[in-house]
Amino acid sequence: MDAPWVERPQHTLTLPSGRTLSADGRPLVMGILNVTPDSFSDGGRFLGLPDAVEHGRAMCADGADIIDVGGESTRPGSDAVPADEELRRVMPVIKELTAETTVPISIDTQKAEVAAAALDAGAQVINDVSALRADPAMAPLAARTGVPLVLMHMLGEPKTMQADPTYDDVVGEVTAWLRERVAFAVEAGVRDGQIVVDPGFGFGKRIGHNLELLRRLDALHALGHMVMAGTSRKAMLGRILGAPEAERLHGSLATVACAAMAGCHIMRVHDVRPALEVVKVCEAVRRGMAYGRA
Ligand code: 7PJ
Repeated sequence: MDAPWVERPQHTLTLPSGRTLSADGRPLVMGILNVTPDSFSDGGRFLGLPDAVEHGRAMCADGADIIDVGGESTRPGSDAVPADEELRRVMPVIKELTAETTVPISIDTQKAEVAAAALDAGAQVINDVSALRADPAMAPLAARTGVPLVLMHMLGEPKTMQADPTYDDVVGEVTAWLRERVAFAVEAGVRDGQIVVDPGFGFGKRIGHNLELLRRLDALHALGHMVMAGTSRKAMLGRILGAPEAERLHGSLATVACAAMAGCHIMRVHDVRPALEVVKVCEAVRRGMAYGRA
């Protein structure tokens, strides 16, 4: 068995505001904000505009380090959303939140047009689940703007990714794939230090693949970048617990603790406050006696 606590390598992202983001003190918590125009669509997994802004505010108040705003479902089997529709969903929320708060906003999109508009409106991070594969204009945009960029692993695309995902060595293959995507980004002019890598839990993976990636998440540190993990409420928890999405909070928190032990830098979660408590306690345990003698 490997050592239970892995050092978290020190990395610093620089935001357009000039502020920096580092996980040197504790892992960062990114709050998920999914937006659609209809609050009842998709079983309440997404929020309509007023609810979305309110939920974003609440996550800021709960101490989120970043808010990740997305207007396109990437869940298994989902269809792509046209750019104008995606813009109609996310832009009002981004405008409202950037006007009200200093918490950096990340735009979860595969489209350069959407990312560009979001950045113009004050978003400061690009989270591209296609890792620059979906839109040839995304890499130049990331290079030109210089914003932090999340590159996530996905086998295939959302429509087909869960068809029959197979790997000989899931950790090795995901790591090698991300290494190639990082090289592509750097070749396009993205600054190496602004890249975050993410194994893409649930994106073209069976339950065992996801669990193995979490168990050995520390392997991704070899890439030399911040590591992000998005396990919140995902299907692997449903399988383990036999619970619907609404009842996966505690399971999600267990994965946050596992990721914290692996030295993960950014936790992408629905439930900000409990996740923040978990990372704070994990960090205190990591430090042990150095945390305090009182
Ligand atoms: C992820 C994401 C993830 C990153 C989604 C969901 C599905 N972006 N966007 N990592 N998942 N970087 O939240 O359940 O795991 S959408």
